[in-house]
Amino acid sequence: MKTENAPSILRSDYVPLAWRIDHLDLHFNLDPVATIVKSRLRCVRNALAPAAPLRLFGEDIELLDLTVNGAQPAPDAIRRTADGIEIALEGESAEIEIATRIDPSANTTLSGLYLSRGGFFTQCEAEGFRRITFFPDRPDAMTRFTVTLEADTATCPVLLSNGNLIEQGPLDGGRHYARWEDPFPKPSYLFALVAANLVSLERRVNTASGREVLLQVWVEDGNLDRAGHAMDSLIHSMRWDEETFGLELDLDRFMIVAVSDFNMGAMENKGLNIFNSKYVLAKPDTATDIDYENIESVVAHEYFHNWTGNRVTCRDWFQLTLKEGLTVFRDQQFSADMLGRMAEAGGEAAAASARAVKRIDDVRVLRTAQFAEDAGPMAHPIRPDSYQEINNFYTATVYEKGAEVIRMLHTLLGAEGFRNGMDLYFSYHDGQAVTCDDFVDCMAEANGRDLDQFMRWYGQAGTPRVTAQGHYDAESRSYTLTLTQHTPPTPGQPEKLPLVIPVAVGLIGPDGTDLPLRLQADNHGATTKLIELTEAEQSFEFTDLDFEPVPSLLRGFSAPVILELDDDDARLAFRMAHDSDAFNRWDAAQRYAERVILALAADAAAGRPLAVPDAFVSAFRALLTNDALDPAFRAQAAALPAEAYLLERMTVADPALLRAALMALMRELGGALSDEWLTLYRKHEVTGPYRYHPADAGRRALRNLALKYLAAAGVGEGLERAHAQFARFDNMTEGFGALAALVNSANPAREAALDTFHRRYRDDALVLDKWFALQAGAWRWNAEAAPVLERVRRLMGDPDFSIENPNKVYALLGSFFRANPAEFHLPDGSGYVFWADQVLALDRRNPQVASRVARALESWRRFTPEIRDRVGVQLERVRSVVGLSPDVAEIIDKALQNGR
Ligand code: B3K
Ligand code: ZN
Repeated sequence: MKTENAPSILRSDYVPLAWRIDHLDLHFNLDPVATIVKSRLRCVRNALAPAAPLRLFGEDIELLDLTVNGAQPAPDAIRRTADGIEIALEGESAEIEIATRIDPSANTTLSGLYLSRGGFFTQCEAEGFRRITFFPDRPDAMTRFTVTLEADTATCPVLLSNGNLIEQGPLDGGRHYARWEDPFPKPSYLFALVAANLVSLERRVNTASGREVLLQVWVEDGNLDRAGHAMDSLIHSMRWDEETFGLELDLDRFMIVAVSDFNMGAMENKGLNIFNSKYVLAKPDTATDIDYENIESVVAHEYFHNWTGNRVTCRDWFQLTLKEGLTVFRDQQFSADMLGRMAEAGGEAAAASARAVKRIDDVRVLRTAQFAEDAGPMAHPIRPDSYQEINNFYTATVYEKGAEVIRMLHTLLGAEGFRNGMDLYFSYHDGQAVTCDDFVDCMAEANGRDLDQFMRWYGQAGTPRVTAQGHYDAESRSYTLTLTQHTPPTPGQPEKLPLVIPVAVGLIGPDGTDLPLRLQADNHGATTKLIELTEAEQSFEFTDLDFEPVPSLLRGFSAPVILELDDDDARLAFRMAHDSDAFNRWDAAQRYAERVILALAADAAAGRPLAVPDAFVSAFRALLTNDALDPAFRAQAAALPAEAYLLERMTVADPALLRAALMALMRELGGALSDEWLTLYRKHEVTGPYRYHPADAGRRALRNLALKYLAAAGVGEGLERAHAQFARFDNMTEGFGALAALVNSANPAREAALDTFHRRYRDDALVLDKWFALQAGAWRWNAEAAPVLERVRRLMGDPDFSIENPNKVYALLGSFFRANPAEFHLPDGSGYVFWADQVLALDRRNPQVASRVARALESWRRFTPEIRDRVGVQLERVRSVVGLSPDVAEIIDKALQNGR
C-alpha cells in the first residue's frame, strides 16, 4: 500500500524517459488469488534523454523473477526503491523478463487487476498498471503490446484485451487462452483485460472509408435487452467524429464492456472501453431520460478519446486536460448536435432550444461543481503545477473548465479555424505524448493567431469575475459598455494577470427585440457580437442607438467567468421575458431566483416572516406559461438553482437558512401557481410507447417538475396526480419522477411508495441506486420526521447496500453529503462524525472512493462558526489516523491548510 505524506510531484521536474520500451509481451495466468504475470520488455536507450537506469514502477505486487538479456542481473545493477525497481543497463538495448504474482481477490481498490462478480477486470489510469507488473508506468512510455490470457473456461469463457484477437484455443485442465495484439503503441494506462462470463450485442458497420468493423457491447447474461442504446450511441459517435473531424475508427474491432464495480464512469482503454454498468445498461422500464442522455454522452466521450487521448496522448499527468478538456468539449458538441438533430422535426426553433438546454445542463454542472472547487482549498489551474496523488486531479476543473477553455478557442477561431487546428495537431503529433502547449501551438499556427495570452487560462486557477457598466449617451446615440476583469487569489497564486475573455454581447431594445449592433468601425449590424476582453478594463462603444438598450452579456455562456451584473429585479424580469439568447434568458431567471432565495434566507436569519415578492411570482408565471417556449426549456428555467451553488453564493454558508428559504419558495410557487402547474401537467402528457427523444423528455421533465412543486406545497390534486402516475408507470422517468415528488412532500404515503418501488426493483442494482439516492437526498417537509441521517444509517445496514460497491457508496453517502446539505450539517455535528467514520472505513478498502467522499467537506471554512468548529475537529481526527492513503491525506491537508 502507498502511504500518506507522499511528496508533491512537480510539473517542472519532468525528465524524458532514459529508456523507451518498444515492445511489451504480457502473459497472464489468471487465478482469483494467485495470478502470475510474465512480461518481456524490449528496451531501447533514448539518445535524447540524460543517461539513467531503467526505472520500473511496482505497487502491491510480488516479484518472483527478473532477468536481463536472459541472465540474473548482478546484485549491484538492481535496486529496490520506494515505488519500484531501478536497473542499470549497459549498451543501447536490452530485453528484460519479469514474473510477478498478484492476488486479485484481495484488491479492493478497483485499481489494477480486480474481481467483480466472478470476472477479472482492470483499471489502469492513472497508475494502476504498476499494480499488475513492473513497468515504466507513465503516459510518455508508449509501447506496442501483445497480450496472452489464460483462464478457466467455465468461469471465464470470454477473454478480451486491446486490439485484435490473433489466436485462441483450449488448454489442459479446463482452461483456455486468447492472444491479442494491439497494432498501435500506447501508454500502459490504456492497457486492459477482461476475463469473465459475458455475452455481447454485435453489429458490423463500415467506416467512412469503407472498412468493415466489428462493434461489441459486452454485458452479463440477461442484460442484452439493455445494451441497444449504448450500441446506437457508439455508432452515432463514430459517424459524428467522421463527419465533424474526419476521424475514423482505426481498429477492426471496438468493444465496450459493462462492469458493476467501477470507481468512476468509464475508461477509454484502446479498443476495449470498460464502463460502469450505469453508463451502458438502459431500457425504458429501468432508465430515465437523463440516464439515456448520460449513456450517449459517456459512450461518445470514451470513443472520442481514441483520437484525443489515445492516438495523441499526454506527456505527463499534468497535461491531463489536454485529453480530458478536449474530449469533454467534443462530447458536449456531439450531444448538442444529436439533441438538435432529433428535435429538428419540430422545427428550427425546437432544434435551437434543444441545443440550448444541453448548454444549460453543462453550465449548471460547471457552476455547481467547478466554481466551488475553484473557490476552495483544492483550487488548481486546468494544468496543475503539482500534485500528491494524481487520482485527486480528475476534477471538475481539469474536465469541465478544461472543456470551457477549448470551447473558447472554438469560439475565438470559429468552427473552421478550430478544425484546421485539430487537423494540424494530428498531422504533427499522431502517435506522440505531448503537452497542452503543443495543442495550443497548433491552433495558433493553423489560424495565424498569437495565443500566448490565451495560455494563461492553463496556468491560472480561480474563477474570473467580470463586471459590466453601461452608459447611454442620447446625444451621440451611443452606448458605452465598460467591462472589467479580476481573478481572486487562490492557494499558491496571490496575483493574477488579465485573461483573454470572449464576451458575446447582445443589446435589447425597449420592445424586447434585439438591436442591430454597430461596434465602432465594424458595421456588421448583427444582433450578437463577440468582443474580446483582454485587459483589466476595457470599453466598447456601440453606435446608432435610438434608445438606451438592455445589455445581454456572455450569451451562450461564452466564457467560464462569474459575471457580476447590477441588473435590478425589473431588468431581470425583462430579460426573462425577452432575451433572444436562450441561455441568457434562463440565466436571468436563475439570477432572479437566486436573489429572492438569498433575501428569504436573510429574512429567516433575522426572524422575519418569509415572503416571496409578487413581482417574482409574476415573472415566473409568465415564463412558465409561455407556450412559445419549449417544455424542456421551461423545465430548466423553472428549476431552482442548485443548493450547492447557492451555498457558494452566500457570504457565510448556512445550510439551514438556505433550506428554509428554498422550502418557503417552493411552497409559494407550488401553491400560488397550482392551477398553472396542473394545466401544464395535463397539457404535456406523452402518449404512445416510450422513446428517448428530446421533445418527449422535455414534456416529461416539465410534468415531473410540476408534480414536485405541487407535492412540496401539499396541493391535494397534485399529490393525487403523483400517486396516479406512480401507480401505473411504464417508464422510469415517470415512475421515478412521481416517486421523487411523493418522497419530497409531507405526504404520509411516501413510505408505502418507497416500499412498492423497492419490491418492484429488488433485483435491479442500478435502479436500487436511485432508491438509495432519493432517500439520502430527501428534504424534511414534515417537521416531525426523523433526521435523514437516521435513515442513511439504517440504509447502510440494508441487505442491498454494500460499502464495497462504489455506485452504492455514491448513491447513499455521496447523495447525503453532497446533495443534502441541510441534513448533513445538523447543528449537533452528528453528520460530521458519521462522515469521518465513513471516510476512514472506505479509505481502508478503496482510497479513490474515500477521497471523493472526503471532498464533501473541503469548503468547510465558508460555513458558520458553529459548523467550522465541529468540522475542524473531525478533519483533525481523520488526519491523525496512521496509515491514511495519500489520496485522503492530500484532501484533508489542503482543507486544513488552505481554507479561505
Ligand atoms: N480517463 C478516465 C478517467 C480515469 C480516472 C482515473 N482515476 C475516464 C475518462 O475521462 O474518460
Ligand atoms: Zn475522459
